[in-house]
Amino acid sequence: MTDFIAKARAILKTNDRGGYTVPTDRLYPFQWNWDSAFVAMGFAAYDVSRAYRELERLAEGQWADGMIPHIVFHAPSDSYFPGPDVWRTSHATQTSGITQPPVFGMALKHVHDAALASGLAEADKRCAPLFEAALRWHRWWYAARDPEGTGLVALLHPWESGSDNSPAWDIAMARVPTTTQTVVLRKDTGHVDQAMRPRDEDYRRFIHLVDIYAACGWDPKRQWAAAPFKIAEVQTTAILLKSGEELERLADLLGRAREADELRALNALSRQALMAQWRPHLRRFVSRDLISGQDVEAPTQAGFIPLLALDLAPDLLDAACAEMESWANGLAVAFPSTPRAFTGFEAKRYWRGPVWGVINWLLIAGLRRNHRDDLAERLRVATIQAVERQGFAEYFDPLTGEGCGGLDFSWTAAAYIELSRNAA
Ligand code: 2M8
Repeated sequence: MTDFIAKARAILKTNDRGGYTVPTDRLYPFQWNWDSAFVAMGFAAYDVSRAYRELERLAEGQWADGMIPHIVFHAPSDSYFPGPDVWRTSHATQTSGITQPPVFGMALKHVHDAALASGLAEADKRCAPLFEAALRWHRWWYAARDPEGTGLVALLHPWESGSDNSPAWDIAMARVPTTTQTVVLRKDTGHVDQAMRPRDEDYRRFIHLVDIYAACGWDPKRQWAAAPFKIAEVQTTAILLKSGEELERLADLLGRAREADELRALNALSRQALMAQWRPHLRRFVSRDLISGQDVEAPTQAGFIPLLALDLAPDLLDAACAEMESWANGLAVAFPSTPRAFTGFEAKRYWRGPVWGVINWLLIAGLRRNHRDDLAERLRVATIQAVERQGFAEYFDPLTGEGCGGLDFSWTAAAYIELSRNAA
């Protein structure tokens, strides 16, 4: 084992709070949804039982309607805002009221494959209830977030994207008022430099949306009707589709023929809808703002995440890869969450430019699926080197390579573990 792998494992151990892993100490003191899915895949490399456990603890937060929330507040902490008192939800284990990208299905298949390969006797027994949880969550996505059956699922809050202050939300969020009923008492800027974080104005809008949905009693239908922010989003749909494909395979493995058929139909619908979001003149996929009816044209990494779940025709693939190359050229480290030529680019401000290990992980998987191993390998090596030079930072400045945000970050550790064992 190299020193870096040992360090990555030590970070996951330090961030363990009893079968679940916090993203990092103090800044994020609870269980986050997609962070834990990536972490579970990291654990799968050396401790499959612990990997299942991560997903089991996340599933404890699942609501009766099937949603798996973006935060599960297993134990109290006063170092994060907004806490449970702001969310005002009613699940037995305290949770937030919104969701996050559904990496869970991908993670479950990954963990289960590792469990079978290692001969874990209880593999099917551990997998079955988690498959059930994932299936219920996918049904929730299609029912609650695509009530018209378009195949694209919508987000009602930027936090649901995981790319909180992405330039992709600028136009839609400008319509959301900055007034709040809840007092905004930020804690994040007490842990890291405020120049790396979303702005105060962003937070007021984030909390305005929370207030609206809390007033709807977190009922999906009422929220859908009241939402001033509603984006049919390509990154989330691509992740849902990729997870849907993996769940389809798991259903076959577990002998669940009816569920496999159900997933096949949902996947086919999303595959077609996602494909229709390709824009040749932009050489990438775009989301749709359901309030204005407009395409979301701001350039972000989300435009390439559909490679994860689609097999692109050669001309589209050439165009997408050429666009990706043009964003990556000349940077200290790629892949940027926003290209530096764009006016909204900020090298250190969170999701407005920086490089994220888990995004690279998804892009690498998408490029490999589409047989672009060269570009995939360059991104893989860039990610590994960024960590080896700067440590397991939350994210990296694409212009300088500097590690930014929180330190000893769980998903960066998981990405390192996965990408360092997984050369093309
Ligand atoms: C960031 O988001 C949280 C809200 O969910 C925050 O800023 O308070 C994002 O980077 C998100 O993608 C991530 O899951 C979370 C924990 O790492 O932090």
